[in-house]
Order: sequence, then structure tokens, then C-alpha cells
Amino acid sequence: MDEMYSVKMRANQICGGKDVHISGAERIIGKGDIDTCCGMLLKRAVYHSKGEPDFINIKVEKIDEKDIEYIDALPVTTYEVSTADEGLLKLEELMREAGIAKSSEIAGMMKLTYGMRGAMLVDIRTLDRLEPDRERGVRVTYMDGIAGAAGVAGMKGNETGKNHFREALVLATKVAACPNIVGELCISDDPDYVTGYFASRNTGYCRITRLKEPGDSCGGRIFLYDGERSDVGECIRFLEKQKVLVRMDSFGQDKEVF
Ligand code: PML
Ligand code: MG
Repeated sequence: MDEMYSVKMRANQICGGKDVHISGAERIIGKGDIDTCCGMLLKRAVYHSKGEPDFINIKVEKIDEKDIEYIDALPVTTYEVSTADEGLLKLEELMREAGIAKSSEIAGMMKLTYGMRGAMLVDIRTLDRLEPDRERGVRVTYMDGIAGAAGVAGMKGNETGKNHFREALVLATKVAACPNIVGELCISDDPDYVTGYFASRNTGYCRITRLKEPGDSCGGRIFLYDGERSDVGECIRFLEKQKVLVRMDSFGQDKEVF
């Protein structure tokens, strides 16, 4: 096997003296793909719909193949809705299906995720926030999709390699495999991308075609935690440090379209 590398990109803008997140992305690749990968991630940072970055950081790190966990992608279902309000009701319904009682309070917390680099981590029983740094949140890293991804309809990236769906499915699959995580809510922070999702081991990856209005750059992620406080550290370690490759060829096409 080719030597493996993690490549991460992060782009920021300085706005009124504050560091604002513009774009972030990552891959796990073989040595021979490092230059192409860096080029694509750079292009993606420079031409982002959220604005022109002042800083772009690319980190290339050699990783040990033995440390990688392989996971099958979650099954995908798409729910067609015509308005953001309808989409938000669907989001709450899916949370309840996954056994989460305080679904409307949790959906209401989504507006607090604006501007965070990572996700909010919320205890589903007390609604306490568990991230050690609330401004940053918990950032899921060291993941990528493998095998068949490029060949599956709708899974190719644009010219900068960005494919919201593919990347979100990789991230959601890793998050759903994390100990004590029982669900994830996501609304894109990209102003022109209105599809979001709810994902969990119980429901699979549930796409909802509208969760906000076009032009709105609000968005973020909430991970739902159900467990002992003493296990939060291990949960965050898995999300931030465990290397995961997601097998994309097992997910096939959407199960059903509603
Ligand atoms: C993001 O912008 O990173 C979130 C993308 C959500 C993708 C939802 C989908 O198309 O399935
Ligand atoms: Mg984004």
C-alpha cells in the first residue's frame, strides 16, 4: 500500500479584528496525490462563496495505515420539502424517531452555531453544551471516503473538488459511529446551499432538501450526546483524532424519495 497522508485546509478572513471561518476541508490520500490534492484544496479556499480569505493554511501529515478504521457509509434517504419551515418540522420529527425527546429545543439551538468552526456537542437530557471551547466547537477531522465514490452518480465534486453531499456523508458516518453520539443535525453555512440533514445509527443519513432560504449564511452542526460525563473526553477524542475511511460503494442510491 502507498504511504498515506492526511491533508487539511483551513481558510479564514479577518473581519472587524475577528477571525472568521471561510472554508475548511480535508482528505486522506496516497503520496502520489499530494500535489493535486493541495492544488484543489487551495482553489477551493480562494474561490469560496463566503468571501476571499486572508489566511489559508494547508497541513500535510503522514499517517500510519494501521491506525485507520474502515466504516460503511450510512444508508441515505431524501425528504423533499418545499419550504424551510417544513424542513425544520421534518428535522424535529426525525429526531423524535431516533428517540430524542427534546427535539424542538435542540432544533432551536441551531441558530447558536453560527460562526463556529466546529460543532456544538449537546447532552440530549439536560441540553447542556459539552464542548470545551464554545467558540470553536468540536471539529471532526481525519476522515475521507474511499472506493467507488467518484463513480457514483451525484458524488463527483465541482472543479474545486467540493461536493457537499459526499463530504457530509463521510463526516456523518464517522460521527454516527462515535460512542455516545445518538444523532447529528446539520445546516450548511454556505449561503447558496439549502439542503441539510439529520443522521444517526437508527435513521441513517436523512437529507432534507430545504432547511433555510438561499442567501442565508447561517448554519452549523449539533452532535447529540447521550451518556456519562466521564465519557465525553473519549467521544471528543474519537471525533477529532480517530482516522476513519468510509466505504462509499456500499451506500448505493437513495433508499426512497419522499
Ligand atoms: C456543509 O456545507 O458542509 C454541509 C453540507 C450538507 C450537505 C447535505 C447534503 O447535500 O446531503
Ligand atoms: Mg461550509
